Amino acid sequence: MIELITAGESHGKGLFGILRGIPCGLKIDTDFVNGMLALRQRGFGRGERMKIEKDRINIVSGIDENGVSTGSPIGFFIDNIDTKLNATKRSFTVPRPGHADFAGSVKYNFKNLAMPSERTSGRLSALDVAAGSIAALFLREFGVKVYFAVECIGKTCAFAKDLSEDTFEKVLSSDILAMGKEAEMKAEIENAVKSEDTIGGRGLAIVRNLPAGLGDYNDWRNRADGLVAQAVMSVGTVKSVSIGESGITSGAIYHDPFEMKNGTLKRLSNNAGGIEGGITNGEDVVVRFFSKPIPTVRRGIPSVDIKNGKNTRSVYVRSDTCVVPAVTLVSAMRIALVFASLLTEKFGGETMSDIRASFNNYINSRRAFWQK
Ligand code: EPS
Repeated sequence: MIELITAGESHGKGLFGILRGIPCGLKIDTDFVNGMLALRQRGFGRGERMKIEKDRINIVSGIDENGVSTGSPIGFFIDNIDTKLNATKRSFTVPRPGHADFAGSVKYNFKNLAMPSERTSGRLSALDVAAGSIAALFLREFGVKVYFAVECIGKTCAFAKDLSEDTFEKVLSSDILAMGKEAEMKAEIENAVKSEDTIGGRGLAIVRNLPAGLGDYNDWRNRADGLVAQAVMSVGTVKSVSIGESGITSGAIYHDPFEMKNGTLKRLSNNAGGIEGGITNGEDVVVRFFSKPIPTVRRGIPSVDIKNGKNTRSVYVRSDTCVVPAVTLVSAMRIALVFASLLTEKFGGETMSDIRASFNNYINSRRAFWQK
């Protein structure tokens, strides 16, 4: 099992993570991790904080002098450069509808309603990206790749027919991680800026080449679809998660036919999105998620000053206009963590070579399902 434990606040000294369960013998390519951290910060529509921070992973434990995992917990931190705006300095009593200001302050009895946002800030997602990129490096060792793209910003959507590696390579060079219609999507963000609003949208993540058999149907807690849904739904702005197609109501059309062709078993579609019975079925795992527009709206939203009970509007604090690209990357990295964990659970072993042997043995022993 692979687990991430986090600590840190948006404007505290820094962000801290302990990634437990990465087996011994994985080369941790910090350039790859730092590249992903930079990608999280990139993006049209991001706020001023992105110009302040230069996120980089500092690994303090669990690797040897060559950057190879030792099997011990990987402890890491990411510095905060902006430590000035901590909650004691950023103080307000008017909750932003949609943020954790109200519910979090009721729960912990905070008088300063800015307190919950120190821990719920999007900044914390840098930890998910750092840990998720290590999980993605682990998955790569088994030929598993994680892809992601923004599908919609506002009402503008772009879908690529060809979801090949090339398409996703191009996504990486897009300012907003889009598969197309970049100019229209940027115009949506610009309009939101002009009208002192924020804007949401939809992201896509695909995990390719997973073996069939990860996750389990015996206990709802172990179902792969449920684990993916929780990992993505708990990303700050995400309000819905779907796996595969969710708009087809005819069973005859929805379900993905099997066909034996030239001695190889094939599926003729992938409406199930790669998971059946809570278990991966060997097809691409396809996950979509809707990110609401963020709650820090410049023109304010009707709210109440909790100190004196007067009707007023929510406060504006420095924020982003659009976080859909960042949320897309963060969700994909959370999904990488889920599947890396399921893979270690199924194939066990404390070292990469043990897991590889068990993985290869499994693939060979199940080959008869696909090949005749
Ligand atoms: C973010 C850091 C935050 C916000 C944003 C995302 O930094 P600051 O509060 O100092 O400007 O820009 O967080 C939110 C949108 C939010 O609602 O908390 C980041 O690193 O992603």
